[in-house]
Amino acid sequence: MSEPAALRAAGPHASEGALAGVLRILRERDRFLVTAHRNPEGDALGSSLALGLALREMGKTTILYNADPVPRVLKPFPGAGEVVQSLDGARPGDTVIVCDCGELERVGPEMLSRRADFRFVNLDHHVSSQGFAEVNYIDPGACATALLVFRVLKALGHPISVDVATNLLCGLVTDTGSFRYSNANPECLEAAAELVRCGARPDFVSQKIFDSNEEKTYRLLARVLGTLDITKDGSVASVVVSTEMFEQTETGPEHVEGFVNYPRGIAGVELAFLLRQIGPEEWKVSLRGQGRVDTTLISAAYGGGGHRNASGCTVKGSLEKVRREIDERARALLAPG
Ligand SMILES: [Mn+2]
Repeated sequence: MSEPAALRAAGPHASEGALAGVLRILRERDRFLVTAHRNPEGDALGSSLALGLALREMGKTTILYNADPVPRVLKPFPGAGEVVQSLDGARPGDTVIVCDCGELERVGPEMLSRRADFRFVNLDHHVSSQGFAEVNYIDPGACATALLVFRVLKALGHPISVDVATNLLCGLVTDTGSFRYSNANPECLEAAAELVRCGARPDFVSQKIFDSNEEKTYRLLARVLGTLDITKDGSVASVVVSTEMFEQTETGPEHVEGFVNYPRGIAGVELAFLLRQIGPEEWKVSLRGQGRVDTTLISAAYGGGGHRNASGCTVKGSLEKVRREIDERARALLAPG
């Protein structure tokens, strides 16, 4: 239990040992709290709801918790209405299962302040996972944490209900970009097929996640697309969201989700970024790559981080200065040799 998470996750045997540990705990214990990182998206919420509902089906007392309220588009998913924002119902000694999050800090301050009360299990697929728990089932080769929950339920021989299947499919669809990314491997697609066989409806999942936008989101998008800028060589593209645009359209940061994919989707663009204003001269930068460059080489220069193809940071300065700086850093990374 003292070896670093990276070692434990390194080989299939290590990861099988962790899976066995998870199974033992789920079989032996009776009181659970299932959670994920705060500001949950489809995999964080889908994997934790699926596991929580399955534990309840097994007759276990299970609290569904997230530090933040369930986002509007995820509210129609089974069990979403039962997620509480308080740990009041949890008792000392309860087992807390943290999904899709490798650091306890990201679960939120209330969990952190009560960490001595609970025993922890961690299910995660992030390379950066810290291995903070009693058992850490971490597999960076898994397309989604929902796939880890799927493996756990299969190994337990627990029949997958329609509600559990729907939440698991939500996780798979979210983290693979609707099975479009390189992580949509055979195991992921086979799991998706089985979930549909269990009653999950792909049309329900995609309609709720992708086709439930508010009209004002499009009013904001129209303004944001007006700021599109592409470098002369066509390799770097960016868009800007200002606080003024938020005011004009009565929107907020939650409506910007996915906007960076517009510059990213232009033919020839290898690196895209979105600048979101958070102060008079302060910008939150979301970087997206197409595989050739490591975007964290830019975000880390400003104290940020993330994944190779998706990372972020905060940068101070005028819009013109920040945009030019990131353009230049990106083009330097893309330069041959
Ligand atoms: Mn995930």
